[in-house]
Amino acid sequence: MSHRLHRKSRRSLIVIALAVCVLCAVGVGIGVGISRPHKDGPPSAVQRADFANILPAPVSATPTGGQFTITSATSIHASSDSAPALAVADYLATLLRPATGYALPVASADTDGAGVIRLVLTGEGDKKLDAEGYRLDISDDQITVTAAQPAGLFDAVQTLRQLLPPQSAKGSAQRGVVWSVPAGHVLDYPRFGYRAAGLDVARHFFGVADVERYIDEIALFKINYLHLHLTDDQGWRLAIDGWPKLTDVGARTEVGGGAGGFYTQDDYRKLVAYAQARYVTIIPEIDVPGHVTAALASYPALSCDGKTRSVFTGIDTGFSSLCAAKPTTYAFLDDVLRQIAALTPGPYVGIGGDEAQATSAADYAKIVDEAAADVRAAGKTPWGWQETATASVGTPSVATYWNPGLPGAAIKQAANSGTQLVLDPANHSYLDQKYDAETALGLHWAGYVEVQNAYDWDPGTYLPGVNQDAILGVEADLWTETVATTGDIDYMAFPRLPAVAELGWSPESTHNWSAFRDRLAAQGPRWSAMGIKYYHSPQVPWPAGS
Ligand code: TNX
Repeated sequence: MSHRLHRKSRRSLIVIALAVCVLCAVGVGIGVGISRPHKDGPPSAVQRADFANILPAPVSATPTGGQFTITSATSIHASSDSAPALAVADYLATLLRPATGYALPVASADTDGAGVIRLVLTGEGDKKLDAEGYRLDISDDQITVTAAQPAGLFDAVQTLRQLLPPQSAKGSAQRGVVWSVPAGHVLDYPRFGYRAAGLDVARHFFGVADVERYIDEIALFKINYLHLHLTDDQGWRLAIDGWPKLTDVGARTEVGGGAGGFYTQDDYRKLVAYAQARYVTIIPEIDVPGHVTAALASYPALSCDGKTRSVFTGIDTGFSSLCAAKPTTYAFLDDVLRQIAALTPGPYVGIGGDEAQATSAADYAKIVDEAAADVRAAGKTPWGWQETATASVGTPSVATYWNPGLPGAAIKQAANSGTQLVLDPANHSYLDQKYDAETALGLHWAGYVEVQNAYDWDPGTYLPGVNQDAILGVEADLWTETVATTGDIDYMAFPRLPAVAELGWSPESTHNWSAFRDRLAAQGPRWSAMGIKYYHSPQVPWPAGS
């Protein structure tokens, strides 16, 4: 990884990091109560489900006193003419039935009344609630969830889950718990429309069930995109018609030499549908022109030397390249991207473009431009890493800023000429970086990323000189060179994923580290109830026993 941050840029990253820390310490730019280290140990966390602990922090939340209690008589009603509202009602009932042990019947009806949780869709007209916003009105005898669009109902359900006792997240009936929800009003909508989690299924393969598990986890924090890194030197993970060796040869291993694996197109459709039902849109990424050893091992004709090679099982990067001079390269890109676009209901298809040190600048521009054109021809917007901004891919396009060690001029210029920007700076939002020197898993080329590092930055002002309108949102990527199990995923993602999710969702005015760590602490018992073994960061006042 040494090329990733050269000595000089590594030094400047440290200088930047120190500067950021100093800025944070004096609270410049964000003007909120940034915490000092705990002198007498962490303050005790509030354990009661309460409005102050909703994570990500909502736009506004006002407790009114009193409480709604879910009992064996509670039922869930959805707007009578809306199938998506009914589906969200079913989803809520399915979440709550195991722990409560109640029937929680779901009905398609506009009726209200005592003991009813009511989901109401108001339709397009509600400007304030827009695509993902919602209102939650909780009184002693009824809960009303209102949204303009079904995604808003789904987001409201995530909030409602956090207002119930943590035992509600358990998978089996819990005795003696009063299933109360504090009464009050929540109004909520996101700061950014793009809030993504990235998962690398190439370095270590994760099957459909594992990815579905992660989709459920990211949905807890209102993350609405899952970016799947489907190909790399260590594996090609999606079957492509007409190119059978990509999976027959290219998918049979992974980092460390394990068995690897791949998704059939039916598997992939299943994942897409599972995600859609949770208002998560999958962004598939094929990484070219570098990171392609698995493809070259499958089809040697894709490389300039035409030599036979094996799929790579190490963790180096920057040594493989597609051949810009061969027509096969473009036939391959065209087939792959057309098929992937056809599997993708969402707007974005990823073309990678990072760390192509084995490709000349001219060849890089040729391949990346061609890939971007293929994606546009299929009716989608090309999504690429920040290096693609050097290839003048045109617009519409998305460029994702990941490496503070790279020169930023090209991505800033692209952003100011219509390219949309995703912020995913490795030293804040890479979930594969070690928390500290003791962390067994992970890499640390971008430095250690403790929870406060993940939280204390502002996507709106992170890249000076960039037009605010260009900022699409944030992403937190989990690279899997060292991550091999769902337990590993959980440990690295929790609690940093919620930090980045909050930066993407919550109004800037709510940004406050000490309040955030208390919100995080309140989530601990919920995660434990779900079987998530999270990193017990010493920066967070986790309740005893959680
Ligand atoms: C950089 S992020 C990479 C990945 C590695 C990751 C490890 C990016 C665009 N490239 O290939 O997995 O670092 O942290």
